[in-house]
Parts: sequence; structure tokens; C-alpha cells
Amino acid sequence: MSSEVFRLKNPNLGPHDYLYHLGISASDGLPEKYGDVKFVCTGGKASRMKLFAIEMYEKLGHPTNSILYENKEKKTKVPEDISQSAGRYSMFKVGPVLIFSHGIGKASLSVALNEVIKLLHYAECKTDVKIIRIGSSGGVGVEPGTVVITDKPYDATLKQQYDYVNLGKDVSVPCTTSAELRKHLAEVAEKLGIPATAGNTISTDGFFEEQCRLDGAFCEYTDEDKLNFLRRAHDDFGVRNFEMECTCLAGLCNRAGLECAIVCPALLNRLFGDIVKITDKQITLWQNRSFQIVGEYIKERYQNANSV
Ligand code: R2B
Ligand code: URA
Repeated sequence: MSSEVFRLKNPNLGPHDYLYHLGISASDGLPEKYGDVKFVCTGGKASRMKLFAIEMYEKLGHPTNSILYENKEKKTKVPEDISQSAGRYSMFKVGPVLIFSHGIGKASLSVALNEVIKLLHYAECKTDVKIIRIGSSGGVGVEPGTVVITDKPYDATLKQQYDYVNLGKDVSVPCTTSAELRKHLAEVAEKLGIPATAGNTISTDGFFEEQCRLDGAFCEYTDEDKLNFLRRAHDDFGVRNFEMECTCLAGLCNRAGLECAIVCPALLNRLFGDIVKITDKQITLWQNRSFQIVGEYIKERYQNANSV
């Protein structure tokens, strides 16, 4: 295990900083509160991330190094939403796991992840922190419910890069996921008997035309055009799903020197349709698959770290 402290190179960072969207001050004793973070898990919806936090609190056996609040009526302690006051994202700390919601799309993720990465820096976490997105996705040529563990993140034009703008200019950075982390997560999925596959993921800025849907407010191409693109992406580029954040997650993690993975069930097979119309029960069941894989992976590491 690495014992090096994680440092960002930005010379402008310092104790005056305020993580505005998380509602956290850089000078608020962050090494004591967050210095033991080893895993960061993120997904779009605040309600799902809260559920994941509660599940992790149970799974890890109520770790004392969690941030909790007391539900006075029920006389129980539950993970507290640390970022509630800022009103944008939800964030929880359960033992060595920091869990936050990122909303929809790269723009929203980028704001939260910049601040979370700064939090790791101010908290003097170690360089071996792992960042994992547990989200949802639209499958391409995979059985709905299959969990896709992203190998290469592609942008909407099938380039393996994350694009952003600084000083009015386009910048592209590489985006890769951690081979070791992918391998461990796939092993856990197999051990748990959860249907999972490795595959490449297209990350788009929109849900409709950008993901070749015919049912957005606008559409100027045919069903045949759509299927031609999906088949080419599947056959020539190894694409197995679409979602809206993974190039940003991998691009920012690569820039920071942190390992990352993306684990998302496919809610439908896009070769057979565009509309996501499944019951809440079904969505919960499938999304729980990525919770189980990532939860079990973390639990195994947590138990090993505490069994000396
Ligand atoms: C998957 O699902 C959301 C869109 O419905 C988006 O956040 C994503 O990546
Ligand atoms: N999320 C996406 O981005 N696309 C889908 O088709 C389903 C979920």
C-alpha cells in the first residue's frame, strides 16, 4: 500500500479555500475528518448515494470513523449528508469510503469532482485512493441488467479522450481506467454470480441525439442510420454502453494521478429501442448489482487492512 501523501500541483490552493458546492472549508480540520479516505464512490442520484452509504455502513460493521447524525426518534445513528447545507450535491463518509452524488452529465460531475479531489488533497489522503462511479447506462448489444465495467471511455465521436476548455481554448486529455481495479471488480462480480462484462463506454453530453436516440425533441436521421452507428460502435470499437460522465471521471482522475473505475448496469439494449421503461423494482434490482460488486470489493479490502 502506498504511504505517499496525495498532493495536487496547483500553487493557488491553500487554507483560505472554500469548497462551495460541498459546503466545506479547507481549514476545517480536514486531515482529521477525511485523512483516512481510501475509496470514493459516486453516482448520479442523491437518493441512491444515500442508500449506498447506509448499506456500506451496515456492510462494514458500523465503522466508528464515519460521519453520522442521530435520528432521535428512532434512536439510531445514520450517515449524515455532509453537503446538505450547500444544496447541490449529497456527500457521506462511511469508514474509509467517501460517497457523493454528481447529478447528470460531465459539467455537473466536473464541479463536484474538482472539489472532492481538492478535499483529498487538503485532507492529506494517500495516493492510493480509488474513485469508482456506480451509475446507470444504456447497453449496446448486451442483455439488460448486465453490469458493464468500463475498459476504454470514449467521447461521443469515439475518441478516447476528455475535452474541456481553459483560457478559451479546447484541451483534450487522455482518459483511462485502472486495469487492476477492473480486474478485481470483475473477479468480485464473478464470485457473486452477477452478470457483468468488460466493454468500452461512450460518454455523451446529452441523452437523446448524442446517444443516437430517435425519440428526442428533434431527430434528423433514420432508424437505419442509428443502427449503423450502434453496430459500428459495437463491432469495431468494442462499445457496450452509453452514459454521460465516464470520460470526465477518467480524465480528471488521470490528471490527478488517481486510479478509477466505472461500473454501470445497462438498463436496456439500445439495439432494440430507445425508451427506458422498466419498473422501479427492476431498476433497483439492477442498480443493486453495481452496489454489491463495489461494496464487496471495498469490504474485502477493508477487512484485509484491519486484520493485522
Ligand atoms: C446515466 O443516466 C443518466 C441519464 O439518465 C446519466 O447521468 C447517466 O450517465
Ligand atoms: N443512462 C444513459 O446515459 N443512457 C441510457 O440509455 C440509460 C441510462
